Amino acid sequence: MSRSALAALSAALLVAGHAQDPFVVTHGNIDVTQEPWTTKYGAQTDLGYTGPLSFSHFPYAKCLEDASTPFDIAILGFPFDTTTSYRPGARFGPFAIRSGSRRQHHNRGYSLAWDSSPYAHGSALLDCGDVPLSGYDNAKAIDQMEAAYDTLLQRPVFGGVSEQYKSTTAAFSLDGKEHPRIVTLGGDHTIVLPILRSLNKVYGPVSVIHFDAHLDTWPARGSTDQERITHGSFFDVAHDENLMRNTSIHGGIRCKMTDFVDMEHDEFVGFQVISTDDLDDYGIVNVIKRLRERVGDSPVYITLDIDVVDPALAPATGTPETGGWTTREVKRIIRGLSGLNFVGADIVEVAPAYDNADITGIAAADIVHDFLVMMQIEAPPKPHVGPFTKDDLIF
Ligand SMILES: [Mn+2]
Repeated sequence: MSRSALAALSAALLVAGHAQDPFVVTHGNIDVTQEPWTTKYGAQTDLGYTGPLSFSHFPYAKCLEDASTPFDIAILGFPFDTTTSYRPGARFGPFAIRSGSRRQHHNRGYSLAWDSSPYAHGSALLDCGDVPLSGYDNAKAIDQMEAAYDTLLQRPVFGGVSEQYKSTTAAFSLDGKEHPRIVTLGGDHTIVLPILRSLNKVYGPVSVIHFDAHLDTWPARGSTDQERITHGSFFDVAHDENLMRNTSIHGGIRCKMTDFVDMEHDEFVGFQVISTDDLDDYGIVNVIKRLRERVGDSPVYITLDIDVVDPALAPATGTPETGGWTTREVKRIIRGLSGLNFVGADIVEVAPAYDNADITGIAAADIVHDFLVMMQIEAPPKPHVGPFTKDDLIF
């Protein structure tokens, strides 16, 4: 193996926090280092459009059955879409988001907006694959999601691959121990209910920052238990179960409602509302300020429904609402939330059958990339200066 191939390989190992060598140098009588490819070109590196499908080319493990690769932050797919009210298809969301992430990788993770990268803060990152959920029995699928989340949440953290790693969750967990953080790829929005049930066992009730065009706090109604739990009512059920603090907050709301009575019930469930248009009326800095003030020092779970983004920019979703935020605005708000006490995150409702040119999957993968930096840094990044001065700032 060439020196540069070895360097690339050790960099990949450092990022992954992997203990084992993934590069099979010899097998039986074969010495790979003497073969034509390796002699001439070194490692079999994955390109931006090649390789097995893991999020951003992270190392991949079926973590539920294989605990051999420790991690600090895991990616986990919940392919589930049988509680949707309009267009189904989000069971293909984890696939679409991973596919949209193919141009993201460890030696191309820095961006000017962050002045940082998900790989610069020492967490061992691992794609834990998808949970095999029942496509026929919602009660079973919801229980499977909770069991899977419980399993990974109770795994010991790796504890960082470099000195940049900082322990974060031990200060909030009921047992005083550090727990891994999971970024879940949905799935329709109901997946948040089993996640909140699981987080409640480790942290008690959490504040929720919820980006969505819809409230998702509508009263749980129906003649059967399963009919009560939908992607529009799961927060009402979570409130009934005392899984959330009444310091939760929505961003990006613009859906049609029954009447103002829906807003009153939303407040009862524990939320404040920042509407889509508030961004124009009050500005992005004030939106960020109010989101931060609302959740304060409490443990925070962040859930982002891709339909918060305008359907022109993210068409692949089940219940699109026109007149939404741009992807750029959402990304900037996410940067402004850095330093809060995040215990987990998700992105939901990506349904790639309705996509054009993979635009939604790429946007969702980019937002997950942002989540991974947001969860690891202590404060929002300062704006890029370039040719400007502080006096040029418009807010
Ligand atoms: Mn939603």
